[in-house]
Formats: sequence, structure tokens, C-alpha cells
Amino acid sequence: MSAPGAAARPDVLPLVPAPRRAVATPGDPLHLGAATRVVAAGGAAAVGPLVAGRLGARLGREVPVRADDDGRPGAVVLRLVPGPAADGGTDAGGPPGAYRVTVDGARAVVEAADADGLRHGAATLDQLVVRTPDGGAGLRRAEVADAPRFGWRGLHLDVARHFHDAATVRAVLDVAWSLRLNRLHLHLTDDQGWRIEVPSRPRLTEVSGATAVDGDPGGFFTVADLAAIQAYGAERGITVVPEIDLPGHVNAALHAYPELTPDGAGVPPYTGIEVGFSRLHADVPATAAFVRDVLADVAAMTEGPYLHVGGDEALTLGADEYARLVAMVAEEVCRAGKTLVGWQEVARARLAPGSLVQVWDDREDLSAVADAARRGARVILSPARRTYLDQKPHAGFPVGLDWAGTVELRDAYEWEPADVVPGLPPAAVAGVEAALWTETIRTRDEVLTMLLPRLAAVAEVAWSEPGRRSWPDFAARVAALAPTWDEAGLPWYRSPQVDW
Ligand code: TNX
Repeated sequence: MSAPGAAARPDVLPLVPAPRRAVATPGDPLHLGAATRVVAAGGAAAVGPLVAGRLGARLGREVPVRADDDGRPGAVVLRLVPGPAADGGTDAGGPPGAYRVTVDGARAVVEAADADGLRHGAATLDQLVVRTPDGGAGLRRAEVADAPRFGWRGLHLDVARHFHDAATVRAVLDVAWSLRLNRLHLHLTDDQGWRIEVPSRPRLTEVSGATAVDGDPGGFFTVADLAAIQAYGAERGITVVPEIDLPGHVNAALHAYPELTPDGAGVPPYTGIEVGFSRLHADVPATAAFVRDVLADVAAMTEGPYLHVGGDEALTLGADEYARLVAMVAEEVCRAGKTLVGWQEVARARLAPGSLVQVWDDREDLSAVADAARRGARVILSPARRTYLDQKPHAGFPVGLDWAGTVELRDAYEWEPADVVPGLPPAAVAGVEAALWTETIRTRDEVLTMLLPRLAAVAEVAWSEPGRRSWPDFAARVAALAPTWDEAGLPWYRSPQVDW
């Protein structure tokens, strides 16, 4: 099982995404064993359990967390330090999350100016764990100074077409953390199912929680489930962004609440995978109250500042009615005190400054997105040809779609976010997000196989400066990292583009 790639390539530090600066320093790895403990005080204490839990899992033994540093060897020290020194002099001046990691023969030290920086440093530390010839484990000696390029480094997961449960979501959050991502966008509603309990509208999940593509089993998250997922994400520096897809992709809602249809007769459940047919109706009296109730409830259960409202592929709606409905939705998001996120189609409507527009189909004319950015919107790049990890990596792949073509590892790697939208001011780029739609993805193992290794490529595009990125270098690092996926029991796709 464990092809010892990391050990076989002692010259390659298996750090993905590529840090700003990383050097392997000479000497044997820092031994991990009985003396290993995490030292974390003050604001750093919040990150102690994450580091101890992860080191403990790698070691197969409990790793304690202490507030005091007695100076003995074997400590893994987490420390909040003020100011730009935290990133080791890279003085990034960019989004938060910079950190520095130093491992020598006596101890490992992670320093950052904020807790998220410590969490990213912890992910880097985790990638420095190496099996030693005596069968034990150690931390490679290294000096890393690092900071992210973009503030939005996301992964989207569709739990609507097929439901994926909290255990799978936790596994996905672990992977996202390890690649220093900081957003998990959950696509909670679509034509085929409704996956989030809405207390004011119980039939959404009572009725449409049960349906899924092909008549497969449904499922949904309760308010408590979502809270637990958000807490698990927060521990890893990941903000959950819930999506309620409106005004299209609403068959599950129309099925649960027939009064949302013009004749009040409702619609049958939908288990196919064609898109674009369903819609809300601006002039149906029940619509405004539905939008208000759902968005207010979901906003109230959302820890983070963002609410994704979909907006995509409402193909049966005329431009005017689409704009009226998006305005209705945007008003509720604003009333709830959240920042609106929507797919690229919402750029045609009037948006509050600071709203986020997510680009997905770059075959379309994107001038409305550039215009929205000039009016104060920011842009998340998810071009399907690069970041849609539901697309097959090659033609014969057993699961996945291929409407955007195939997305091999190198396709996911070799692209520049600032070049996707013609005329987009560079400062308007908020970041990058990979997307995993699940029309054909039913199991945890299929989810993970679609994510790995391609999510590592998208994560590097989101984190690392263009000057730090090169395909051969990435290919060597990702090959050195893959054994840790085997060790963690994570299935992954052996892309023929890499010498594993
Ligand atoms: C397009 S991306 C969609 C989704 C599908 C996906 C499949 C977007 C905003 N809409 O409804 O699931 O393609 O790849």
C-alpha cells in the first residue's frame, strides 16, 4: 500500500501548495515519540487540539497539549506573533493566513500573526511528517515562510444531486485543510433534493429530503448537523458557505410547496440530471414569503458571513423576471446581514458592492462579470475546464460528466486566474474555487477519487504566486505527497501525467 514516495525522494519536500519559501535543512528528522507534545498558549491554544489530533493520528498515540514550554526537546510549539515577521520576512501584505514553520533537531515551531496562519502552518507541518527507517516517524528539518496569494480558496461540494453525509463532509474538510483551503461551499438544494432543514418550511426536507438522482437514497442535514459541520470546519480554518439555489434549480422546493407554482398544483419529484427547466415565479404570491423565510432561516444558522444564492441556469425565465427575482433574493441576503455569493449569471442583476460573483462557464460572454466588478463586485474563479472536478479526468473514466471536456491533473494546474475574465481588474479577483457536482458521484470513495490529486492542483493555483508554480515541480511534490493519502486511507486517481 505505502509506496514510500516521500522517503524515496529525500530531496523533495512534499509541500502542496508550494510555499513562498521552503528549504530542507540538513540533519535527521526530528523524532516524534513519547516526548512529543504540542505547546500552545494564549490565542494559539485554540489550534493546539488540531495539531495534537493530527500528529496523534500519524503516530498512533496520544499527543498532549501543554500551555507551558519547559524547553525540553520534542516540543511542537504554536505561537502567535504580531506583525509581518510572522511570514518570515516574505512581508506578503496580502490576505491573512501567513505563517512560518521551523523544524530543527530539537523542536518544531509554527508562528503566525493569526490563528488561520497557525492552521495553515499546521497543515505544512503535517506534510513534513516522514516515516523513519526504524519504523517510527519524524518531522523533516525545514524552514518554511509562506503566505497565500488569494483570500478565497474554496471547494464546492454538491450534496443535492446525491446526498453525502456528515462523515464524508468531515473527510472532505480534512483534505481541504491539508491543502490550505479556507472555504467549503455546500450546494444544499437543487431540482433533485433539498438537503438542509429549514425550520419555518419543514416540508422542504420532510418531502424533498428523500429524493435524489436516479431514485437513489436521499438524506439531509438538520440544523444541528450543519452546526457541527461548521464547527469542524472552523477548527480547520474553513468557513462553510451554504448555497440555496434560486430562482432556478428549484424543482425540489416546488414539489414540497405546491403554492409556489402558478396553478398551485405543484410538480412531481425530479430524478434526472438535465438542468435549467425549473423556476420560481415573481408574480406568484407565495414566492416572496418563501424566499424570505428560507433565506432568513439559513442565514440564522450560518456562522460565516456568506450566503450563496445560486442564480445559475434559470433557462425558462425571461431577463426581466430573472432580475426581479434576484433582486428579491439579494434584498433578503442584505436584510440578514450576509454577503451575497452567486454564480456568474447574477452579474446581470443589480448587486450590492462587495457581493461575490462565481464564474463557471468561461465559454460564455463574461463582460457582465467584468462590469459588475467595476461596480464593486468581487470574483471567484471556477472555470469548468480547470476546476470542475466532476468532469472526467480522461474519456474512459467510470464516473463523472464531460460537458466541459476532460479535466486532467495538468489542466487543473496550468492556468492563471487573473486571465479568465477579459477586462477584469486584477484587484477584483477574490480567489479560486474547485467544484464537485455529484450527478454521477454516489459514494465517499468516488468523492475522494474525484478530488485527489486534482484538488491539490487547484489549491496551488489559489495559494501560490505564479512565479512559484511550475508543472514539473508540482508533479514531483504531489508524487511525494501521495503516500500520505494512502496512509490516511484516502482513495485517489493515479493520473498518468505523474511518475508516482
Ligand atoms: C453546471 S455550474 C451546473 C450544475 C451542474 C454542473 C455539472 C453551474 C452553476 N451549474 O447544475 O451540476 O454543470 O457539471
